[in-house]
Amino acid sequence: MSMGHRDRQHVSDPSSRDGSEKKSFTFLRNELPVRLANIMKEINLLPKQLLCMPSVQLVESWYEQSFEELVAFDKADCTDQTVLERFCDTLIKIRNRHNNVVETMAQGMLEMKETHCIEPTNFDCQIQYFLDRFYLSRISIRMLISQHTLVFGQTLPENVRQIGSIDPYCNVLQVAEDAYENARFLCEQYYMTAPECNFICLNPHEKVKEILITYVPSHLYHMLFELIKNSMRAVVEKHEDEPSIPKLDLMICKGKEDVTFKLSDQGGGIARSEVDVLFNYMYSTAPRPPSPNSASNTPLAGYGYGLPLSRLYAKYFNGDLRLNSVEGYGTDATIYLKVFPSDASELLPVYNKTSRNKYDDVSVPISDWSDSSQKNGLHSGPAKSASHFKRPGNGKNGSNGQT
Ligand code: W6P
Repeated sequence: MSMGHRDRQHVSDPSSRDGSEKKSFTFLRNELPVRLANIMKEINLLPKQLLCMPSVQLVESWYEQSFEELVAFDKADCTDQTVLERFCDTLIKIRNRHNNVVETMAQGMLEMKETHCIEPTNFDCQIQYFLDRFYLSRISIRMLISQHTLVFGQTLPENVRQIGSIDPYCNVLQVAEDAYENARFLCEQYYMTAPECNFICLNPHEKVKEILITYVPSHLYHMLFELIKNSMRAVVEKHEDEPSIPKLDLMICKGKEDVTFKLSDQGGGIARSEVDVLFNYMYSTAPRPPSPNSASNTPLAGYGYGLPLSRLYAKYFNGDLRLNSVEGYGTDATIYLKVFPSDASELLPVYNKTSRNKYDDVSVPISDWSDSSQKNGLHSGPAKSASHFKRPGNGKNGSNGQT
């Protein structure tokens, strides 16, 4: 697993656990402003009716403020211990400032829905494209900040193996059981019942039974918790009036290239046409009910941004998250992660001419298929194909791709 193009070993290689704080400092004071600036350029390309919303303006101001605080270290002396300490404090302040970016952007979407009638343009596509890139950029920036502050700051890591937030021997079953227990607690609180879960671990290529990978346990937890909550809700709501509810199955298998998590539920499934909707930020931004104890305010309610964000966590280290449903029966949710840390280089949005063009065309795209729902071609996935992202690979393509 690697991050940062110019100095990508410093945060992930166990042998550089004592890698110098100076080196990390000089890397980050350059890299973080670059990442902030890149995404700020894209914010500014958003359709005006969204860009001018108060919440979006607020988010923009946070980015500007953080950018300024970072470039202030441009000429600072990296041999001065007080500079390094001040830098750590600044990073923590920046991370806290950006804690509520997701909620605030969602608020901005609501503000826009209230003040503008959205015309049938490819607006929805643009928003999806932007938010995927925006949140992926945010994940990457928070990762860099976490690594620096955990490795060089005062707080101790959660366990002794961990290098910052990365566990080189992450026990995936433990993380899965933890996510299940916490989802079950929420489910039982609300529904008075929760489905059991069969855990099946397969490790056919290694002598040990345990599946250990280099990963960020908190990211894995986030994804599994989200999927398990969704499965539990579907199963309980479908089988509420029956004497017993069917179990979930979580199969985890470490192959040669991928570690796969397949969560199967018998929650009735969803239509194929609904799957993309669950990953759509626009559809998922429903006004919150005014009353705190109204029906839709359950801890398991709504999909919110849980699924699209979980998929970004998976994609960030070169994995993926997919839903395969059998409508009328149940759903399989699958997470793919890379076995080899060297395959799991971070995925970053690149700001360039191609990405800029995505924001240009506000007209209704004219379909070249008789079925107008075929937006991009025969095998098109949803609007964000991987070609608009950067995989730094082995670092030979060292630039950040700004053109
Ligand atoms: C469902 C809908 C869903 C979304 C994500 C994960 C699992 C499930 N099950 O019925």
